[in-house]
Amino acid sequence: MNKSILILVMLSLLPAGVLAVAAEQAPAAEDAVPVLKVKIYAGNWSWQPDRIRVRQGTRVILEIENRDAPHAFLLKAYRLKVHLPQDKTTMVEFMADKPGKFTWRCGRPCGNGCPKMRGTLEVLDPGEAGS
Ligand SMILES: [Cu+2]
Repeated sequence: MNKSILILVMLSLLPAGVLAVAAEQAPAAEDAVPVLKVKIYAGNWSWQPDRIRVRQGTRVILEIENRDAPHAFLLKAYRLKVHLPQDKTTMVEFMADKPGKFTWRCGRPCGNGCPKMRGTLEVLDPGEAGS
């Protein structure tokens, strides 16, 4: 009799224990990759801000609000070209896995100032950046 009660108690505890393990693992996996979220405004042939600095291994999420004519976010070093429709906010997501200084520009002819529409992504090598 006592044994069967003990087994019942153990069985009722088992699912709770399994759930707790799953809940602990999920945040740990997210913590492993740092994330940088940046809001960028595109307009008047410029990006604001036009300079992003991240540590290598960071997941970069750009939230680009385009209040202007249609543009495109072009970052050749990362093989990225994302169209930015007029009056819309577009998410651009990538892993900053290549160290160096890279220029992004507007990838869609939008007028006289288009060639000037540039920004700089700086990805710091963790070894060089220190802590
Ligand atoms: Cu353009």
